Amino acid sequence: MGRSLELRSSRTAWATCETASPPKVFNKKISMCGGTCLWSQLLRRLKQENHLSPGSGGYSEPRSCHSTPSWDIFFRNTNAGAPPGTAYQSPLPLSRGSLAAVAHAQSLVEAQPNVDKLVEDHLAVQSLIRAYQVRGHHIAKLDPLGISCVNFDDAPVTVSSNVDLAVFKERLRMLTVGGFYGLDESDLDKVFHLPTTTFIGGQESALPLREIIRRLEMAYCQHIGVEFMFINDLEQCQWIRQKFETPGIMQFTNEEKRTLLARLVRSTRFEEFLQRKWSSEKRFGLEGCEVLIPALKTIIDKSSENGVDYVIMGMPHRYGRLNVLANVIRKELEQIFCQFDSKLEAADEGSGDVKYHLGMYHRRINRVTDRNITLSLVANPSHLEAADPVVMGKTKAEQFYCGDTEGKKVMSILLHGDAAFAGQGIVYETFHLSDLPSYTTHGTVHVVVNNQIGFTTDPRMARSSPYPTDVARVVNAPIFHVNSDDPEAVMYVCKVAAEWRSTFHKDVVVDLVCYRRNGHNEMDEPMFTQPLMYKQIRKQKPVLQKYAELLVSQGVVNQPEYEEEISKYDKICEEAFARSKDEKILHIKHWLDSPWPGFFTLDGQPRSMSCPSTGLTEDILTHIGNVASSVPVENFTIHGGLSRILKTRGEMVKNRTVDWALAEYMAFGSLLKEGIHIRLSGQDVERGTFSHRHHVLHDQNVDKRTCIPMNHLWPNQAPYTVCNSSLSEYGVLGFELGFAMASPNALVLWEAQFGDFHNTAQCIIDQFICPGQAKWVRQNGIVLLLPHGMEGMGPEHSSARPERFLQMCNDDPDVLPDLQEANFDINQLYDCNWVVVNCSTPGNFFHVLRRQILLPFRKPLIIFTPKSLLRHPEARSSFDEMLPGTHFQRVIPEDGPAAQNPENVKRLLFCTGKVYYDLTRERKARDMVGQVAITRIEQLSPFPFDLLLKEVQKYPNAELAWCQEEHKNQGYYDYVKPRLRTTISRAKPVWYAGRDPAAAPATGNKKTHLTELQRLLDTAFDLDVFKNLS
Ligand SMILES: Cc1ncc(C[n+]2csc(CCOP(=O)(O)OP(=O)(O)O)c2C)c(N)n1
Ligand SMILES: [Mg+2]
Repeated sequence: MGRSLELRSSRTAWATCETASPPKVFNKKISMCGGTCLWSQLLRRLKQENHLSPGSGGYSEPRSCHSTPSWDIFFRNTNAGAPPGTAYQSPLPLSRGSLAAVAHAQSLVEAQPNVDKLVEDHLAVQSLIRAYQVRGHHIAKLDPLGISCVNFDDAPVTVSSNVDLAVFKERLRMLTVGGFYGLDESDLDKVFHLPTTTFIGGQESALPLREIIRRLEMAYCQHIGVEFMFINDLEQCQWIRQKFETPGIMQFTNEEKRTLLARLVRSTRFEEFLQRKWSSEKRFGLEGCEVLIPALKTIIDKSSENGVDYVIMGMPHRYGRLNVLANVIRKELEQIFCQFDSKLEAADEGSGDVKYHLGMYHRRINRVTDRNITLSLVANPSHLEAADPVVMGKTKAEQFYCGDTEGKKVMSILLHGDAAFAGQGIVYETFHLSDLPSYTTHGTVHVVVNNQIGFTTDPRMARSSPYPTDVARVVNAPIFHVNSDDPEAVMYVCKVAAEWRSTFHKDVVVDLVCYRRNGHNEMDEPMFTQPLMYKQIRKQKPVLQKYAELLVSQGVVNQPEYEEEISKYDKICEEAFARSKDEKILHIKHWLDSPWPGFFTLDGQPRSMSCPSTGLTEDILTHIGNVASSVPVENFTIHGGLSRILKTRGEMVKNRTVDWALAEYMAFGSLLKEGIHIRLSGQDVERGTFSHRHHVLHDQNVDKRTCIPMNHLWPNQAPYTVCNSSLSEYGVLGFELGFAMASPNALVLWEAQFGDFHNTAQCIIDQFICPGQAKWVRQNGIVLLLPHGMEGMGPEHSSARPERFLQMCNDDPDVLPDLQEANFDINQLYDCNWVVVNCSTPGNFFHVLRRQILLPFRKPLIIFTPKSLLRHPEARSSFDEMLPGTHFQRVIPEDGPAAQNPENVKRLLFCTGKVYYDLTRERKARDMVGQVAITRIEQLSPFPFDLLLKEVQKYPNAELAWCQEEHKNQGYYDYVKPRLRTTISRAKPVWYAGRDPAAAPATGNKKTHLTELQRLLDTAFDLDVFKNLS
């Protein structure tokens, strides 16, 4: 009681020191007492101590200043040796007259020459406390090897827990600029009042300086280093202080200690077992950070206790991934062991992946909380940190589907290596998604396995920041560094991290400072490059042994019990190993991280091999069109320019036509009706980079009032999410891929601002989207919308690099498939690794979006979308092309005069996308509509061999040419040409009409652009141009 009273009073005492402009009464007083007044000294002093700097995470509790006299009495009483808690007296109430009170204070100050010293000493103690809170982690004993230091260029820090003034002064020199703030030996036994910004007092409100220092050392300078004072939120800072400063807070019951020991036994003996059985196999073991397993289990236990029932994890292929699978996720050991058997055949389709990249999904009972918990580990490539945003996206989706709007049920844990966490930019991109409304997963617990090395590179060469974790500071995540040779300290920070997440729903980092007992892998020789570090490591007693000895010495367990625990687990491993011998076939299916219950048959096959019509009734089209051209809420004022756009849309609906934006509306709106959630994400997608979409309307009179008409279409429709993303491609595309992983019943689209920007997300495309199913038997229906087209806008923004996507398609250019096969087109889609299209009409764009969901399986879909065609008067489709019975057209054949008299056709031009409109314009201008047929390939991959063969056969006298606006070494030519040749059994040449090869995707000069365009059109329509070449 006394303490809380004093806390409140001390809060008032420092008020004016915290506020930039003190209350009037104090301005007056300050001017009365001149520059030497106590308050101005205080103010100055506090400013010097940086308390006023907003970014310093400083303290700003004080609010008023009327209690000067009480503090003066407190100081005097304390100085006179008053026992803790009795020095304080209530302040004079302001009602008695503030000026009188201040004048009284002034007279007391003048009567007490020691008061200055007293105030200074108290401020010094406050500064001291703050110094420990801000910088205590610098001198904490974090490194089990005792060789590292935060300031790379300093000598290693030597530590001692003695409260010896000389030692402290030296230690404080490292924490503060001014050393001991003017305090000295004689002050050690003086009692100081504790500010509200510390909890070291426990029940005490004042303590002798010696005890203050001892408790601060205990809280901040042992095996845990807490970085949190940069956090802007004071409540959060207080929360952390309370968690680490409260005396005796880090207590474990004997039961908890035994559980911890048992978990360490499993972690350690698992690696030893693998090492014994497969000594020459790489397994990227956990040795040196065995504490990771109990750490993760603690985070999961605590989170489960707080209501979480689904934990999605991401981790690299390193430091004990198999151990995590075995001992955290509880994958059957025999399944893991049989992965080491090189003689087993793979049973699944696809090429598979090495064992330490595979994922996992498992539902079980959490033994500690007795609650159900689902754990999944996302499969990942070798590319470190690439899975981070994928895990986030999957987590967001799982939260979304179970209505967990605050992240109370589903959470993610991400593991990182020290070098990768600091070095990979995707970490930063992912952190910046963490608090965005449409991307937040309401807090991720990050665990860094900080083994103080990255392959062969020392931290000094691997990063410029003191800690590998500094990147987390950008989002105000607290960072708990901990010496992983102290398992109890590790468990404690993990518990606090999980509590932090469930309290504040924000990211938090646990930095496990450990070492790597082996080399980069079990075969690698670390002494080549880190000889001294490894001499030290060789001397290092394994943490299990150390902890077991500790518990035996404490009488928590005895030696036989400990040995029994070991042999029990060894037996479990041996038995599983014996069972693994019975496995005849490897099933990668068993390693699936995201099953889609009910979507496939029980054998994992599609429920059919056909696709229904993707057309819609006239009523549905009209209804969606009407909503798309209106504002479906009352009293909502939209921009005048937008009114005109909506009016034009309305007219199109009346005329039964759609442009690109309206076609997209029709596709989305109809899928929403069918219960399919749609999520469109990317930079500026809400309006659309080209200002054509306008899916979010903004009230011109009310700030931040918006309306999404797409969500006003049908009474029981699925929700539509459209969200402008942060300016990231790698992070956001990874996130959306993860979102799409969670359910097949959602259309998840990522739109690049311009198609060429996808290359900063290349890793997600190359490692996940393209080969994901082949490696991990996991399908994904993500859609990439990539604005593409040569519009004379220069080398950037012109090309979405179709050549790259096409080069990665898995269909064989030289083999003509069996064209008679039933459902040829669907089978082709089923076999491909992704679908690549370039639609030339809005109607076809509409169909391909709908087909993506109506297909009985999921494949990534890459769509090169137009820019100028968005407003091109000819790029319109009639409702007739979208009615029931209509389909996506893989090929749009010539349907003009050339098709009426095909024998007269001299040239059959194949093309894709927007160049079609240039070609038809030119053909008309040259009056060659009967001589040249133009066929559009809308689906580039899988290649429509069947339809193109028909086209070629239809024009027996025509020579064949491929026409593209992209440069010859880019675009589609290299992909299309061999396939066209295969289609016609190489009976004829396939000529090229297009730009020459080039290094850049386009010229920066508008005139050159137009000249190049004219030249390619000339080639396309010059019927003699290829004559002498054959
Ligand atoms: C993006 C990426 N670049 C390079 C590598 C090659 N590589 C594999 S492990 C490793 C070192 C990683 O160090 P750290 O993050 O500290 O993890 P540790 O190996 O120490 O567990 C490197 C460079 C990789 N896998 N991914
Ligand atoms: Mg490392």
